[in-house]
This record gives sequence, C-alpha cells and structure tokens, in this order.
Amino acid sequence: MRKVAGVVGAAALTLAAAAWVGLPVRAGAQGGGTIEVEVRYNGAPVIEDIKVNKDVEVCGKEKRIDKIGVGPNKGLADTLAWVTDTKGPATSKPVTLDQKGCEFHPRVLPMTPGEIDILNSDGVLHNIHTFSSLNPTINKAQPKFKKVMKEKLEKPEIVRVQCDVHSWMQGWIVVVPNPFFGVTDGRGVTKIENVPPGKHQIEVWHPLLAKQTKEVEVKAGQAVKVAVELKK
Ligand SMILES: [Cu+2]
Repeated sequence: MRKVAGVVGAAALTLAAAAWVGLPVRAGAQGGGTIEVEVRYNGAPVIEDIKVNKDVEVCGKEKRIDKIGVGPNKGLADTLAWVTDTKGPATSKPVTLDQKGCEFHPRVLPMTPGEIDILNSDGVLHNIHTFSSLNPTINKAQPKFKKVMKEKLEKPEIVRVQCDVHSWMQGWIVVVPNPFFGVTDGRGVTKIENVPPGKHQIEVWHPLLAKQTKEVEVKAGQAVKVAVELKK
C-alpha cells in the first residue's frame, strides 16, 4: 500500500509542478493502454545441439539452440507481437543487437525504422549478414577489435540475420512502423504498452511458425489480455 501511495503522490507532484510552471498536462503515456499477450505452443520444443569447431574458447564447445523455445505452461519464447494498424513515433532508446557467446542477443529484435548498433562483445571475428528485400543488405566483417558497428534499417520488414563465420548464429530483426511491440519471454508472455485506445489488430509472429492476427480493444489506462496459440 505504501508503494502505491508513493506512486500516486509522485504523480500528483508532477501534475502540481506542471500546473505551477504553466505547462500543459499531456495525456502522454498515461493516455494509452496495455496489451498483455500470452503465446502458447502445443507441440514439443525444437532444440538443436551443435558441436562447435571454431573459437571454442569464446563460443564454448557446444551450443544449444532453442529453435522453438517452449517454457512452463507451454509458453512460447522469442515471439513478436505488434500492433499492425497504427503508425507511431520511433522509440527513443538505442537499438542494439549483441553478438555474445557466439549467439545473437536478442534472437528476435523488433525496432522502429532507424539506427541499430551491432555489438561484438566476444572479441572474435564475426560477419553479420542480413537477408532482406526492402532494406539494403548488410554483409560486413566485424573484427575482434571493432566493438560497435552502426547500421540503418529504414523500411519495415522482417530481416533474417546470420553470421557467416559461425553457421549456427541466426537471428531476426523486425522493423516495425510503430513502437507498439513486445517479444515474449521464456514463459511466453509480453506486454505492449502505451497503445492508443481503440480497436486494433495485432500480429503474433514466431520465425518458424505460422503467424496469427487478433482483434483487440484497448482502453486508456487499462490492460487487456490476449491469448494466442501458434501452430506450424
Ligand atoms: Cu560469428
């Protein structure tokens, strides 16, 4: 209770401060609603165990790839949910795709059109290679001393990513025309926040399964739950 009171107090203070300096109090983030998406997969997880024959001191001797990651209660990981019928502003925080332990982190990375930082945390040679149709291909060696490469992806589409040095390194960057997206965690859950109120359509997409769309009605200041089961 104390925490809640504190939050209310802080909000009241902000409003009071805004009134004091004569600034308009905008609905902003408070004007939107939240979509809580829970994704399930009824099939067995698909896991691939790879024997590593290169850069083992950094990559490890074996890699376990969760191609279809299924957690407790059949929750499906690495699944993108996004609002398809709305344009929106770019996200303000930097977008980063890390190459760490010879894996892409995250495996599924949504972003609004713009810049992306590709990191090499491994200190070994990686070579990022993108497969896209609207955005220019990126195919660049990233030597061990090059910690960051700045690239741009300006057109909304799904871009598959691989490393040409380490064949098991696979990922997906999804350029979304608005910031209303989320990627499920190991329990198959994600939240899309600050969505403009109204009726919307969301798309739920996993790299290896059939995508689905759902209608959802978002109300200001409220959370609406959506359950989706993806299939092959
Ligand atoms: Cu690599």
